[in-house]
Amino acid sequence: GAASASDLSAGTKADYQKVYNAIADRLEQEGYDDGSYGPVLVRLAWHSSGTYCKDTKTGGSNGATMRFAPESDHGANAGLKAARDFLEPVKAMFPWVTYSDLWTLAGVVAVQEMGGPQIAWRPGRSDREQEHCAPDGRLPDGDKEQDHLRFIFYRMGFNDQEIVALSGAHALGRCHTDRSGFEGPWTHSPISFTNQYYDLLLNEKWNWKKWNGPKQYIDKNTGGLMMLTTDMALIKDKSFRPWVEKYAKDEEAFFADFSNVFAKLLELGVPEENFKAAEADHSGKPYKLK
Ligand code: CCH
Repeated sequence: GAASASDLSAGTKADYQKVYNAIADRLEQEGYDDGSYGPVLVRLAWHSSGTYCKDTKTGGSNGATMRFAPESDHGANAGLKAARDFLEPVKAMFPWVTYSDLWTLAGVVAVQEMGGPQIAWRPGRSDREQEHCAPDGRLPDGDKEQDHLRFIFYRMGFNDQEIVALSGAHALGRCHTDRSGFEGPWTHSPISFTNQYYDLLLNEKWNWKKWNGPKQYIDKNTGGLMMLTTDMALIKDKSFRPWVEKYAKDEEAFFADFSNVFAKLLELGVPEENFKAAEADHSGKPYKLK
């Protein structure tokens, strides 16, 4: 049977598969961006998890505190209301799902339904109130270099290889001038999960975009694609670059590594006992939903 809020231990794989299906069924919507809410849902999952600090054990996906100001108003989160609003009808259908499980599960649905790898996912996050909002400044700025990427991602507990693997999510979606100020997609197929981002980084010629907006790159060939300063840092840095080269050549390796690191991202800040308690068999084993 369906889990209820008062009985978190009753969540079976079948219950969460129903939530998965409800998200998957609504993902494609003509008239929204490139025709899918997938990319912005991946970004919501990432921004709700990437606030984690391993030293203070604050932030992370256990709380969905982006529902509240000030976190909802942080500059990095501009535009994510579209993703949160998109998920409200799903929350209404399954009121027993916490927002923090729903947002992370939506990221998994989006990656998988757009052709990416299977992501192991576990329920068990609990929502927290406004006073637990993450402080501003924990998410990366696009106009910075590799030292900033390391400062931000090492704080979450990731290494250089994991930083490069996570960045491949920029195969998806686009920048919006009314959200981040930047403009355009990274790849030619922004609603397909591929390793194209790495190939383009290495093999396109990138020039500064000439405009009044924030500093970003555009491709010389078509002028229709973009890279941020942080994206270009991945090929400038001698420790990051070999991973870009590997993932550009080997999509299977990228998919395998992305699957692991994205699952890890979505669990930042969640106590292990939460996962065990939330599953009907108390095993703490991930569900592979599809
Ligand atoms: Fe990102 N990202 N991201 N990103 N991101 C933006 C959009 C997406 C940075 C900056 C931006 C990750 C890492 C970084 C997605 C997933 C991930 C935008 C445009 C900026 C700016 C926002 C807008 O205008 O709508 C920076 C800097 C970093 C540094 O590492 C990681 C990690 C992930 C996921 C694993 C996705 C998906 C999008 C597209 C969203 C959309 O609405 O299309």
